[in-house]
Amino acid sequence: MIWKGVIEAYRPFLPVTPTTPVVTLLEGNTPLIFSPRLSAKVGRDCKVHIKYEGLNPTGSFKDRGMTVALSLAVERGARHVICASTGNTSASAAAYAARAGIRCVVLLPFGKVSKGKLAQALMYGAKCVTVEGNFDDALRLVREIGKDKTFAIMNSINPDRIEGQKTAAFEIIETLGEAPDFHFLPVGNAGNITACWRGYCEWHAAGRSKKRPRMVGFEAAGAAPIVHDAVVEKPSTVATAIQIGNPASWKGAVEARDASNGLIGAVTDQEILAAQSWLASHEGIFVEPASAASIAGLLKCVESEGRPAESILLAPGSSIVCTVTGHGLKDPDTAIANSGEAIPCGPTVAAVLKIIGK
Ligand code: AN7
Repeated sequence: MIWKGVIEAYRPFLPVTPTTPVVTLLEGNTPLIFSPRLSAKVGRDCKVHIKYEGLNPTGSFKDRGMTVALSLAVERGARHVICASTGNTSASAAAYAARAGIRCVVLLPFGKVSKGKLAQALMYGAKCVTVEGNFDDALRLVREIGKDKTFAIMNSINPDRIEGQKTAAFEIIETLGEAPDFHFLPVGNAGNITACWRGYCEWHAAGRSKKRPRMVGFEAAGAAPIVHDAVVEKPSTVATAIQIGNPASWKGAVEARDASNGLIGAVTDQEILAAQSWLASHEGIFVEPASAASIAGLLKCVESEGRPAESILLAPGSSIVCTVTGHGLKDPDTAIANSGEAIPCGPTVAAVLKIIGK
């Protein structure tokens, strides 16, 4: 079958009608890659698969929600779309707005959006505005501006976004033939954990899977409002995508955690960066720092087993999926700084051989 994007693939499960104008860049259908080295690290015959969402058209999972949100906004006659963003939502909204031929305005926390994402918003032709403060401040402004109904809000407070994002769970069930036992993912604004859980519940109810996974989300330690059950006024983490102190889908995340007997934990910046470079150098999968929170979280669960914090028992033979949400090229600056390697100069054959130790 030729892939036509998530709306055509999952139409009966999405809030579209036959007359909805479909705005798509053929998002979705991302690879679910078996990870032998991560599976070995977890041990006990567990199988770990990585859902590589960085291979969506704008390099992140946001495109799944954006195709649905933009299509419905166009159908309702929106002239402008607007969003606040730590970078990926703005990149995606800008691309889909360009595709639809409507105007896009993005509000970005000053100095906190990585270079790749900023380049995308600019190239796709969005009107970029920086906001002094953090993502939560930018989202507050968007909520105000969105009271004018000629603006359609493209953040995940728009329920159409969540509807589109649940398709990741559908794809995982289709590929594995069943839901996994555990689904690990990063948590920022908490829309994705809410959406994936909804996807699993809907297909379980429709008889397309026999089980539902335990949802295991990870926030960055410096931006962990759900873990601490309190708003974080000044969130801080190297994983700028999830530098969020007051998640819009907080309630949805808590429901997903509790209904699935899951966990929401925190990983430090050091753990995030270590997981990011480990995954790239051991599995050939390069993700942005925020995305590595799911991998860091899995490793933390393995290492801290038996101790109460960040601990969830991974039974032998478990099927584990980790979503990695965004492509590594989104944030080259952090990757280069994290690699810590000064690149030596080898002007001659002898010098090169000496440098590589041959
Ligand atoms: C790579 O773009 O919030 O918990 O404004 O870019 O569903 O918010 C991005 C979030 C994880 C967290 N990984 O997902 C934005 C934005 C990456 C992200 C998250 C984001 P949610």
